[in-house]
Amino acid sequence: MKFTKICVLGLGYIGLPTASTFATHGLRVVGMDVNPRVVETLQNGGLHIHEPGLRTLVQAALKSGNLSISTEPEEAEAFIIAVPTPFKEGKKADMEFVISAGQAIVPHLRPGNLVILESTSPPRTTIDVVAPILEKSGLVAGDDFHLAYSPERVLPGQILRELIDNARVIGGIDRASSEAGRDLYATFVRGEIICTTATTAEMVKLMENTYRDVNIAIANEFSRLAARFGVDVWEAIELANRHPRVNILRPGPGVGGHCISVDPWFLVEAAPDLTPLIRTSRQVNDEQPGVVVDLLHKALGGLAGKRLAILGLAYKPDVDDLRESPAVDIAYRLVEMGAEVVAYEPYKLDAEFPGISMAQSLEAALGGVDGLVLLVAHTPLVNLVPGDVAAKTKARIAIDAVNGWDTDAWEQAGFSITRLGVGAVH
Ligand code: SAJ
Repeated sequence: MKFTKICVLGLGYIGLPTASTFATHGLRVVGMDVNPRVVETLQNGGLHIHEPGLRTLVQAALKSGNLSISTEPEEAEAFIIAVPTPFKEGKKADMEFVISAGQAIVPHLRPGNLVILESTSPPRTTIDVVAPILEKSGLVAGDDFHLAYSPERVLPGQILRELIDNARVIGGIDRASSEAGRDLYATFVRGEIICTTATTAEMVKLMENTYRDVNIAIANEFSRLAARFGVDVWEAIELANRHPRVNILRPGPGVGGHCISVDPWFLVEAAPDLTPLIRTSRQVNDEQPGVVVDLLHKALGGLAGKRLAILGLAYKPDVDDLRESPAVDIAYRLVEMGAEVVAYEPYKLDAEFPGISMAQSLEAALGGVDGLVLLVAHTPLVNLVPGDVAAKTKARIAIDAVNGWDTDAWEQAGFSITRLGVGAVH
């Protein structure tokens, strides 16, 4: 199938890069978002999200004349739904945005069109939720129009490269739908494009993120065991990973972001009787901020009345995304326990959180504190020179929750270092 014009619904972290990449590869693209502020920002040459290289890409797409931004969808040969699927109370998937995107397509759907859902969704969403909505047009999925699920798999921070280079799974409700999807993404995807069924593709996406979550949970559990048994978990993991079939991930302050901490719940909700491991892993990772707070409590001999510098607030290293960040969770818990918290997030100095003061520089964060804690392995924080830090603060207690600092070097500079997952040798 050949495409000349498509419509992308949802201009967030996935929709905007996708729409822009199609546009710079020669397709006419209508990018639509229900949020008028997003549309206005983009129409005025601004950007409402941060991702390396995205500004240049969007500008090129707009300049080419191929990308237009609107609050309404338009007739097109293909529609891509890339709206968020957050969860609502009770860890249940909130499908409201997918449903309204489907409804918005209905008046514009024509025979021969292709509709693709990219949003992470519970198993069977394409068949049981999206198809019936689109069929309100009077057209029949499979007979009159193509319908497929194709998960986005890009890593925040590397979206533009991974969008093009990663393998792409296309799950059609029938073979013709898969093939139409393959033809569309072949416009720019250099990775392999693999066709399967819609429900398989939905499962693939959920399995990928759940697999990662379960593996991080076991790393976190290992760190707790190591602390109890007088072992350095980081050394133990490094040694275990020399085994040719073992690859243990990194313990840390918890699992944040909009994907890995959410998606496993979609499987738990869809089949609670079949998912004890997935549920427990989620709980283990959600408890991890509490483990870090306990560590701080111990290292500082109590928290009430203590002033602490938190280094890093983002949900993972070298991004400026603070959504669902375990570091922010930890900051709030510390405040609740009576500590005074000064946070330094080098990638987002202007962040605002009630009760937490945001330092505009490292110096400002370190002045007058009783201790400092590294919560995110941002490159500039990992590369801090202990002697320079010592000159900026009177604090000599440092806690490293991500194994970012060299203990010997920090000790030589006069710090007493406590690392997550490292037990006292006895
Ligand atoms: N984390 C650890 N230990 C590790 C690895 C990660 O504690 O060893 C933590 C991070 O600090 C972070 C969280 O897990 O808080 C998630 O970070 P991440 O880098 O693992 O993943 P995301 O959420 O940025 O992106 C994931 C990716 N999925 C997989 O790697 C399987 C990405 O490819 C997906 O497209 C994305 O979710 C998504 O949108 O679903």
